[in-house]
Amino acid sequence: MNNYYITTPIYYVNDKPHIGHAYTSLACDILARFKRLDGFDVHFLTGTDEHGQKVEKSAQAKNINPQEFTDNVSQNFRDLADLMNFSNDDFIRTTENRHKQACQKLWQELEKNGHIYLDKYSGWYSVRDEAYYTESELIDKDGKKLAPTGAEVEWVEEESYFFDLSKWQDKLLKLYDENPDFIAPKSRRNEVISFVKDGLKDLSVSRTAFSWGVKVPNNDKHIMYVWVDALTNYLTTLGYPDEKNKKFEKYWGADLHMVGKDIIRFHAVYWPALLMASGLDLPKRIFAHGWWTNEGEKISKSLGNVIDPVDLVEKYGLDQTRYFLMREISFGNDGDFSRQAMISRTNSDLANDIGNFCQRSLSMVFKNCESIIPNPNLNDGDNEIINNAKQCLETVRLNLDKQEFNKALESIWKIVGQANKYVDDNAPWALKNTDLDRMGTVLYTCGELIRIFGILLQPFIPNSASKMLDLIAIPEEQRTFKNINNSLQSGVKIDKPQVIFPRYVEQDDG
Ligand code: ME8
Repeated sequence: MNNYYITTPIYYVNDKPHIGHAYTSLACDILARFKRLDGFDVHFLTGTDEHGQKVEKSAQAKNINPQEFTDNVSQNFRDLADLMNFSNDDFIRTTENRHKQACQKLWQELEKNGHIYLDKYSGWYSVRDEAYYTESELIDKDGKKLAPTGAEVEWVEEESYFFDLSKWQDKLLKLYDENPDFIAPKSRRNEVISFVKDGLKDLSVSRTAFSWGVKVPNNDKHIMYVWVDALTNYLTTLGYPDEKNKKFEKYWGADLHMVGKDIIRFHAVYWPALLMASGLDLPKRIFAHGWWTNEGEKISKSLGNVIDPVDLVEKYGLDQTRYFLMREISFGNDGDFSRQAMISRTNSDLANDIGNFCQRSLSMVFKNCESIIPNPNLNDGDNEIINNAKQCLETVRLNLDKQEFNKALESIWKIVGQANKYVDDNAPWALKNTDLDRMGTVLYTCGELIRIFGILLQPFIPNSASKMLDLIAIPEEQRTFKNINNSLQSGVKIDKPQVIFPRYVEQDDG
């Protein structure tokens, strides 16, 4: 069996989850579900990143200990996964023992291989970004030095362990060159290559200024740099350091690390260098998606325009939210959340295009065929549209292998459009009085299309897709992709069709 291992970033626990977190994990959920339906053995990982000075400071500000603080906030991300119907196989917390062991083992390997040394660090550090910056990277705002992200920086001078990142420049460039799909999309790949070509400095990988982190083996004055700690989570879930265990053998190196564009450097430069230095295999691909804005404005707490996924789901519905996020923008680009666009996708794509198609054709089966799926006598036109729909799976597969979620949905909706035209052209309501056999065939064809759409849509809108398949009584075990080439069974009784995609009606609250 083929294996597929996919990860989200692990999220900082300094805040409650917002649309950006939901977005990254949703993309991964769709790929994980798609691969499972396509016969792969999947491991889908998400979790929380709980160490670092920022967390220590936030806990202090609340007058509670950091563990209690992280216990509370981490739960919000688990709740988000439940709310959004994410199908992750593990949820990792970096404060877990299994993770500390993994980090320390990775450190020991790096040390054993001669890639870590003790020295002094002096430079600019941003607590908010958990990142070091060079003088030339800083920006000047009203006479104050800030990180390129706008975060405050402080001058740090302390004893520190270093990872010899500078030695990995050529190997990294070779890796990118030999594996053109290692970093996607292309714009990010170019960005990373030019960053590495500019030369790499050794990386400070420990801190002594605070204590909320994983201790460096044999020198507990130091704790590990939060990014070394965080990246290692991708190994921890597989039972590392026990490399002989089944999970590790089966799933490492990861098929895809999905990240936002803000953290591509950590994943596409530091992480492969750390892995090469410790003698471990590399992930196969890193995809960096874009960022959401809200009605054209950058999302930020200070602007008070953070979009809470809980509100979206409550207001528009779960699958409506899932559909919108994946359909609205080309994955990899930045995108704008607008209320109008959300409503339009909900009403036009879901309620009208696919919802009405299901509703009007199955209502006719219910009313005019004694609720029994009719026996068809398919002509070339009927077969053509059914085959187009079946072939759509291959298109969607190719799209998703490139993380082109919006294109995958477009491909499906193209056939949904054809399906609506098919009903209009064949007008089964008129055939009711003239040709009952032909009416039965047309309605059968519609049922068959609902079956195919339902199967194809399961990764994207799992609840609604399964309701679609329930409407035509498709047994659970006939819903995987290999069943797409079967045919809808005639003679099966269906229940009265229920509305699956309700219209969004404007509330008075505007
Ligand atoms: O960076 N639009 O965690 P984090 C889209 N702990 N996506 C967004 C977004 C927006 N406006 N804002 C955030 C960290 N994201 C580290 C990761 S991994 C070993 C450690 C998403 O809580 C995006 O995926 O800051 C980004 O990469 C992630 O949230 C950052 O989450």
